[in-house]
Amino acid sequence: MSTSPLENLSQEVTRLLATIESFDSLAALVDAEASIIGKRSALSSLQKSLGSLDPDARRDAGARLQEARRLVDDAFAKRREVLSANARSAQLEQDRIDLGDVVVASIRWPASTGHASLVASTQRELEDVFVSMGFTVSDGPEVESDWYNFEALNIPPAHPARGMWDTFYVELGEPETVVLRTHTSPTQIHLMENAVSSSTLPIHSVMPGRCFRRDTPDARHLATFHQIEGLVVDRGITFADLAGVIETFTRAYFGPDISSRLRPAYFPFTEPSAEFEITCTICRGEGCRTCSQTGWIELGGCGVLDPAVLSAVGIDGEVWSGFAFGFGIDRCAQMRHQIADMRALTENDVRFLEQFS
Ligand code: FA5
Repeated sequence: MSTSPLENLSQEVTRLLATIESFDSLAALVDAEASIIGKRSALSSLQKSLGSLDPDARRDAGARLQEARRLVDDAFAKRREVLSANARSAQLEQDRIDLGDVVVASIRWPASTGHASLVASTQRELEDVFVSMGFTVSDGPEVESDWYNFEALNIPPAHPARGMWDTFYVELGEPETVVLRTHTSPTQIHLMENAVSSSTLPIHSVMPGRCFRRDTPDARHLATFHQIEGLVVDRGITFADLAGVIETFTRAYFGPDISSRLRPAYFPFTEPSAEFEITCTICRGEGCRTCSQTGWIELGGCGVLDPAVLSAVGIDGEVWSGFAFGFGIDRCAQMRHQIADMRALTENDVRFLEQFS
């Protein structure tokens, strides 16, 4: 008895469907297309074998084979669709671009992204010099009461020395009782008060900060400028200690080639007092417009603390003594970098600023 060529058709269909499902790469599925649904496929071979059947059996077998082909073709098409979609997603994932990166990469950043101003970096350098000499760094308010800015510094109202500082008054409280500090010296008073109340004498500290005066800006003056105050309160302090600190500072900050001198001066809160000057670095002492033809530039004032100031804050002048100094930070920057006119520090000319990056 002859067997039908389609005897194992359903097993063959099951095997083909499983084979199709087993592909997980589109390329491999496409490669196998001819052997699954093409001319070299098992179903095509069966098609050819139907020729030996009688017409009725052939028609019947042809219909079954067609149905089998439809199932396999559909499964193949579906699998191809799934694998194509997977391949597309994989490609998209690979081509994915982080727009954040694109924006950052396409912005042309300026060659220089800014830096501390010359005054700020000078302040830091000065702090470093004094810290290396054993000083701490302290801070104080820019708006002061008349008492801290003047009275506690031995400058009572109507004292002629008030004329040394052309003052900006703040409209607050009684007239002329609140000021924009004209110097950093009031911070000395805060520091001494704190040390007395917390019993932390001695003091070795510098106090940098912004000051304000109704000065007309010129080659050596600004209306808003910076000072660095120094204060030492300890046992047995004399003018010689002050002179030693100033000499050490000058060598450390300006180098050994710059000459400095102390000239007798008057400040109501120190006695004796002095003005600290260095050779003008612009003309090297020859005389120029910046130093008003004197060959010297004043960097600050200094002196031994007046006992009246110590007693105003409750420090026993029989036990403790001290000295103070106040240097112009802008002046130090000007001399260190040979800037003929101090107003350049505030004009924000990029060609000037870029020299100090
Ligand atoms: C004082 O301000 C005193 N408080 C200094 C002092 C402190 C004396 C402690 C004794 C003890 P004077 O007014 O001279 O002093 O200012 C000190 C320095 O600040 C000047 O030498 C200068 O370098 C700087 N300075 C003063 N006014 C200006 C200004 N308008 N612009 C820029 N720098 C200035």
